[in-house]
Amino acid sequence: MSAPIRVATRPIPGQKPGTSGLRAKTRVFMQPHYLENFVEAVWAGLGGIAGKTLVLGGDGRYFNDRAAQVIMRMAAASGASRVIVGQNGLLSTPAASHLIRTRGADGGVILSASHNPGGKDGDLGVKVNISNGGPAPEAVTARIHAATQALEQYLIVESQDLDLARPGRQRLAETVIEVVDPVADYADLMERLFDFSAMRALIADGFSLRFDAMHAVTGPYAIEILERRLGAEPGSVINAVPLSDFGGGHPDPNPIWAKALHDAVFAPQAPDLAAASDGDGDRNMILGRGIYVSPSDSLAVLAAHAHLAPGYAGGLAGVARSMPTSTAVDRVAAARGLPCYATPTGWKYFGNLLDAGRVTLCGEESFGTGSDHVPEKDGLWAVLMWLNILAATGKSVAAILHDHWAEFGRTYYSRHDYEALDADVAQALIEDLRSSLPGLAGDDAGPLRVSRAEDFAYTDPVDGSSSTGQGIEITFEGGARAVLRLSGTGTEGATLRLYLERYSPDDPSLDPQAALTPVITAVEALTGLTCRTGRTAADVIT
Ligand code: VG1
Ligand code: CO
Repeated sequence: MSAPIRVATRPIPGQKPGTSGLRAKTRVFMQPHYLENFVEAVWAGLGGIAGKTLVLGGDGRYFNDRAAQVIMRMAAASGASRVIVGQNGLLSTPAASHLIRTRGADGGVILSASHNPGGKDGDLGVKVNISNGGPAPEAVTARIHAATQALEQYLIVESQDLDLARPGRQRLAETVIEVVDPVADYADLMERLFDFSAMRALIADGFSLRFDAMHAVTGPYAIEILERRLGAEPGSVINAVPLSDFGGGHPDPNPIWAKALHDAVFAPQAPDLAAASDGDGDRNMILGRGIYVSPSDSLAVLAAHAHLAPGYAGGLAGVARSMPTSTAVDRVAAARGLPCYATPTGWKYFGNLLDAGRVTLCGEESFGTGSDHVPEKDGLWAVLMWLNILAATGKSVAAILHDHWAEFGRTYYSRHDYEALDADVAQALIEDLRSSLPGLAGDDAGPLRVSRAEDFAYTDPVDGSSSTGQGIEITFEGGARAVLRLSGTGTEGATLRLYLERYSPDDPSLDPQAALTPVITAVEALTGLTCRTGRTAADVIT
């Protein structure tokens, strides 16, 4: 067996993990040493890999297979005792998280740039998880970044490619490589959380379902769970085969990138429930016949109904949302007497709250919802939770949502993304707004008046760690709110995200964009966004 080879290298600038792992153009990852450097730094960030067990998988995008071979050779060279890898190098993010926990692994690496497009000219990413199964928290990503800046060498063994098509054990140097079915354990977990017999009965009764896997990783999971175990018609799962370029699409489950699915629910013969997931299977979009469910509303609805699913029959310990996510869930929490937390953007901030048993459900406005079943957001889980609620109540998606608004009022919400901006322009806009914050309260902004303006900072209530500069939050008199922050997942220029919210206790009938016009006007007055960016409209509105 070949001995580890020491390869001399030098630090590569910019290897700083963002909101969810390190992301870069695929071609950048393919440059000599780029992936290897980062992986060696990951070992350092995890406190070494010698004698440890690693879970490894990815969303099937271009270079996933090559990168997996490299990572296994590097894990073997540094003395990992075992690498548990999904068959063909595939694992959805929630399935990887579950596997880390059930197998008592010390960490995981997921090859995915999530919702970013794939292919040779697309993006690749490396997500790093820790032994609790969740994304590496800031302290670990900071250690990884520091290690990338001081790297002089990495270790790798030479070997033939391992055969990842065949489940079972192989050896690489002293390391056991265990290839596992990526779907089975995850599907079993879902069966334990939800009432499969009620959902099966609903479907047998003619309830129709369409799930768009967007040619990303959830295809095999959705076929197994929705078609095989729940009896949905064959063909209910569309775009089910993972492709290395996602069929040329953006595997981003929203009305823009999953337009055909979105349009289908407003057409004749619409399915009763339609849903989509992203590249690595941790996001979800929920649609019903004739209706789109905004992710923030989805979180609120799930919080109000979760007790109907067997896994949550005991009720919720509490709920959490990312700060830019709408306050719809806060109203449910207040009505039910549940603790409610607002965290910075990114699932890593929910980890401690989940581990400490302070919250059961979490969600983000970016089509992410999850629970304490794994410390990751989970696309298919959200679909099953909705299906379980529909089966338990006998209501349609539209009825659930309208009843929710009647009970709690409607929190109109939208996110406007300005993509590929000049990074300096975007940064300057945020910095100028940030420096104006101290005097802003009481000022008029277009048709609204500012009541509070702050640069969001978060202190984790469990370990006391703090994070600053997590988005600018401006609240207006009457309760409307705008949040501005720069994306931490893009690979080109800067993406400015503008989050808009306005609550109406008694009129749920407005068009969201129309309802939010005063907030948009107020933001324009405060930032001069149109003039500064040269953009008259957002690139993506969700
Ligand atoms: C985006 C979303 C954020 C999400 C993150 C990772 O981050 O806004 O809510 O947690 O993507 O999602 P940003 O920094 O671009 O706004 V995914 O599905 O990677 O794991
Ligand atoms: Co994702």
